[in-house]
Amino acid sequence: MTRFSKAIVRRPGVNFVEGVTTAKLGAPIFTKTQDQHEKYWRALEVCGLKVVQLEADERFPDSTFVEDVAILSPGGAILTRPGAESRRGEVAALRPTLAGYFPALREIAPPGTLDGGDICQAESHFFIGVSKRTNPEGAGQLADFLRQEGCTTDFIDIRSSKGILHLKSGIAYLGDGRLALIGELAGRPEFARYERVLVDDSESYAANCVRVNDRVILAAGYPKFEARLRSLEVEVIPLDVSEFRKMDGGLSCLSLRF
Ligand code: CIR
Repeated sequence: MTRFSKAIVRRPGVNFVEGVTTAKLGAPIFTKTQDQHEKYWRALEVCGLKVVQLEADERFPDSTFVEDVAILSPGGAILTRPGAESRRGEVAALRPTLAGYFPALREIAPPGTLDGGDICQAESHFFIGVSKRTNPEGAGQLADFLRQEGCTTDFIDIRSSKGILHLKSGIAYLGDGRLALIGELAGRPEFARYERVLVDDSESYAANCVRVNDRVILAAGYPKFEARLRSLEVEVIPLDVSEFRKMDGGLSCLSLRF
């Protein structure tokens, strides 16, 4: 299992509520958002990571979802070109920080678009979601970069999946050859060689969990999935991420781990 020693997070801005969302769960409460964000990065510290905290960037209300802006691969870092136009400027804002850690930055070029939330890494294999945000050109460019590093890829087209914004809204690599999957994705042949941990339809949001070293951080409030992970002897850290969910976000998208 890939082990991480660092993470980059960006604090939510006061205008977080102005980001893009399709969720009809009401407006996030800013103080609660800040509190949940702090608990999140502290959980990363518990998992052994040194956390680099970037200041809020109010030019981009969605910029706390830092995972969408870069892919960190065995060979370095690839800046994305987010599918939502309102998020494109987040790339330039993150570039100097990433360049400090990954001098040879590559990037997705037009007409490609790609959001990090569509990329699920399982060791040296990458599932690349083709979605409303990641187009086939962007997916193809990323696959070419990854192949040059000796990684393998599969494209997973989720454009007809109604309930999920990104591939990782419905899938997570748990380590040890295991994938958490929502029912709609579980039957796809690309996942057949993994041990599949099915997320009940009533708890589908919980699929966006994140393995960090020896633990899995998951959304609190999904007892069936949490119990299933515990039954597999996975050490879990449940966190309330209700305010991020209101903006279509989840646990994985709040950090870049490397
Ligand atoms: C967006 O629509 O782009 C943000 N409001 C949410 C992005 C969540 N990112 C992710 O799941 N990887």
